[in-house]
Amino acid sequence: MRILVLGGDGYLGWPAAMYFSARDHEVAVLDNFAKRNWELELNAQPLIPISTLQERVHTWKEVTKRHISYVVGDLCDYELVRMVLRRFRPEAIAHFGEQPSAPFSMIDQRRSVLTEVNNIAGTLNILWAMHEIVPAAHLVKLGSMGEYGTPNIDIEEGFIEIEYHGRKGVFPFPKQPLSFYHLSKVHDSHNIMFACGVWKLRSTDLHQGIVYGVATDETELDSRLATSFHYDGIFGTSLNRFCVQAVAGVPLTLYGTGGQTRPFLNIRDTLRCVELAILNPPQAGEYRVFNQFTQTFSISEIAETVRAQAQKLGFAATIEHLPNPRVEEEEHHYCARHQKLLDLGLQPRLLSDVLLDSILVAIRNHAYRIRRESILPRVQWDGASGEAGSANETGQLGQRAATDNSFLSVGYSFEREPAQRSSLMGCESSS
Ligand code: USQ
Repeated sequence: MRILVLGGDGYLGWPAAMYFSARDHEVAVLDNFAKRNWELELNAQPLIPISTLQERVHTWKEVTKRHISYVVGDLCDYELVRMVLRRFRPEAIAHFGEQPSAPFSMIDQRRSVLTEVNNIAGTLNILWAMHEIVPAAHLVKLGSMGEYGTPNIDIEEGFIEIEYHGRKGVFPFPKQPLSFYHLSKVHDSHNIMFACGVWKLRSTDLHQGIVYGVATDETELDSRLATSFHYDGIFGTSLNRFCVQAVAGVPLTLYGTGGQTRPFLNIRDTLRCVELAILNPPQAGEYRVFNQFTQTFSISEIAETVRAQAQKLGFAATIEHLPNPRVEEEEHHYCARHQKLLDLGLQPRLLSDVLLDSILVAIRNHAYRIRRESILPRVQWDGASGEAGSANETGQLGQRAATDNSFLSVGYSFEREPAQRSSLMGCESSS
């Protein structure tokens, strides 16, 4: 099958491109390196050194004799999107090409607008171009379990039947997301569902949980094929961050009580889920939602599990409760259905001691690259970004961070003049 991977230079996109190529699909990747630019701007480098996309594709060819095509370009550039669809004529489009971080979207007005414009306009461009050029193609979109929020009722898989004043109907499950990033996914979901309805496109909206893990079968073939693994307070997510913190000997950063319950899945299961969606496409005009996760845990359970396993490996891991930089329920009901991918054959890789060990060991091999100053949260949901992690608020860790001015800055040094600031900030215009 011809599969176009959007955002094919990222944490999940690059492993997905290799995964499909390894299984004899014809693969093309589109990416504009926006994520690499944001990492540079925010001084948030991945743990494991990553090659350029060109080097990755070259290495993939050298190691497997397989070819991955690539285009460097922006999904917000409609002519480029049209050109890529015309030339490659994908049968399936795996769409990872969005700004992927909730904290990033909450830094300030500029980043929240950037997140929503980039994500929503990019996806809308794909829908228009599919309608015009490849209307039979299948859009597999990476959405988020975070679109639902944490409602006080069980979460259905995309849709809920409601009876009201004696009449019944099936509706998209109510969405109460917890960040502007998650809101961008909600808006995407509505746009995609609408486009499927009016243009008879077909799409699977994967409402994905928190992905963890460093490696896949393909990234392990050669160190130059490694993926972009983050542990910093902006692009890193909880389980991955806790593993790095345990190896670094830094207390695990539990926000608030840690009673927040979230859905999780391993990076290898992510790839299998996208594959299952692609191999079992919906009908023309069908918009479907798969809840893509394998287990739920409270964040304190996750921290406790990582701490215990890290201690078995000899790391002196401890846990520290930080004041929660986010606005979210810390004790709540959480029960979400996730049956459809299991019905298609997903065999989950559950979070086991062995799996955690392999993650911790992989991190230990790169421990020399851990920058402890980028570990603390530095984005507050109340709009006071740059303040989270100050000495008064976060105790031991915060005191260390508060002495480091570069840690507190978000995108520019506070010493700069406004004119210099704006020229620095302009570097994102190509995203
Ligand atoms: N948390 C901590 N300590 C940390 C980091 C996070 O306690 O050091 C807590 C947060 O407060 C939150 C929970 O862990 O309650 C999850 O945070 P996260 O950073 O692991 O994940 P989040 O930013 O909410 O979003 C991530 C992915 C997103 C995906 C989503 C699924 O970035 O792409 O869609 O997880 S879901 O969790 O269902 O929203």
